[in-house]
Amino acid sequence: MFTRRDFFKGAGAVAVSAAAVSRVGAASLPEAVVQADARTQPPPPPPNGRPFNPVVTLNGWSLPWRMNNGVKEFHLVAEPVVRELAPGMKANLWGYNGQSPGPTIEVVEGDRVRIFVTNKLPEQTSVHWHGQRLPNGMDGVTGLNQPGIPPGKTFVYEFEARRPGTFMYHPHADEMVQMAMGMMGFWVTHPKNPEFMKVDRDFVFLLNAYDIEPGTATPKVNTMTDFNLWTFNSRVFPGIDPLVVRQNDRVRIRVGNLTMTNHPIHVHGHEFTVTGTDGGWTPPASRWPEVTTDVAVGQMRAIEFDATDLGDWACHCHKSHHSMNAMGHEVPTMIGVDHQGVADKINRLVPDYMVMGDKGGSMDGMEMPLPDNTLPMMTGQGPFGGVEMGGMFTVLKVRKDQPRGNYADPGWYQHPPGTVAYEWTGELAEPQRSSSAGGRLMPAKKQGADVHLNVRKPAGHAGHG
Ligand SMILES: [Cu+2]
Repeated sequence: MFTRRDFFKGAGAVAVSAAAVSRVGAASLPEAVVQADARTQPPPPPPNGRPFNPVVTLNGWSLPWRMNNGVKEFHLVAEPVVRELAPGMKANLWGYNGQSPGPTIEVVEGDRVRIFVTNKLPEQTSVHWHGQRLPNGMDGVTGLNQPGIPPGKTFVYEFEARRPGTFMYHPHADEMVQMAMGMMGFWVTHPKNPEFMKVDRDFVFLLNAYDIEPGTATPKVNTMTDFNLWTFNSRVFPGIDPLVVRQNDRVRIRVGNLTMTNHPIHVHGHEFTVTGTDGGWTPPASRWPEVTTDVAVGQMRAIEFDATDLGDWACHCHKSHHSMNAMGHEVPTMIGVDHQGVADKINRLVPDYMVMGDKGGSMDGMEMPLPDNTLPMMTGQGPFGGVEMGGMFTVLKVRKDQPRGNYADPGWYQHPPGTVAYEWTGELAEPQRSSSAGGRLMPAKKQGADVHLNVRKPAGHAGHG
């Protein structure tokens, strides 16, 4: 991850500086800036226009603009892209300006905004500016508000960013396919007064999901609910950068959901309040403390907290199958099944056969051969061993000495002596156990024989809702 200073030095695959945009100020179309690096790019402060405190897009970047007679001009290019989901797996997606999701667009309340959208996809597209107040003909619904943008053509959207807040953009043309392929982006309209609800760190990311068969690279676009890769900004753990903050920073995290199911986003170690939704800032009297907030389909949530407590705190979706990767799906439950006899027989035929999961699913220390271009279902090495996570999972790193405005990864937290869970080595007393078979309110008439069930998770299990 880069610091802002690194950014100005031009580190990274493409030096995306605002100066590069102003050089083509005389051209009729703003330059389409492309970013190929999947690391988090802290944005430079705004070079012109109204001042604002920029957001940090997790594993993403913000799109530079040019000022043209007082109008903020952006150029989005809808195109096929290759996105690294995590080291070891790349996906053929559709996105904008070299990445999926597209770059974050940052403007200020009251800005006149003009967005050129060039379509380099093999089919028509459009852009819907989710949540914005704008003229009806700029709302981007193909057929309803505008004709689709044909392949090879450029359309122009223009409106005033009337309402400050948190927004998204995505196509409203062949939506199921184009969003399953990764076409989406974040939009933040900053308040005119930069002191309004000012925070020290303002992170943004989209929740998205893909169905990519292990060993392949292109999402299945007709999948309705049974996705196998659950991502923050088209990245899965351990490919998601940490949220790095300085102790006592006021932290905002803005999350938008463009998957087909809801995601309870959970932060460890701190309580937060929901300070913003799709509809704007929540009135302060309406806020209550939470440690998990559900972000439903098509919704956005801004959460805020003071990062008071030092450490490496998990931040993840609380649906446990959303914090694992592709290889973990459609595996039968084997807990309690003694299949050693079967394994011995199979071993005579298949010498490398491995018994899995009879003591639970732990994959720690077990390296299985994988097809090319996929990821183990649970992975990531922490300071104490395997983290056994995947998917929608990252780490909030709170540090005392993290410099202001610096997002460089400080490494693992050094726990003060005596503050880590430890093994009990003394005597163990026999635990008290209840002998009751159940409640006494409505006792069963007759006790039947013990029934043993072999539970198997059905293949192609329906519904992640
Ligand atoms: Cu989830």
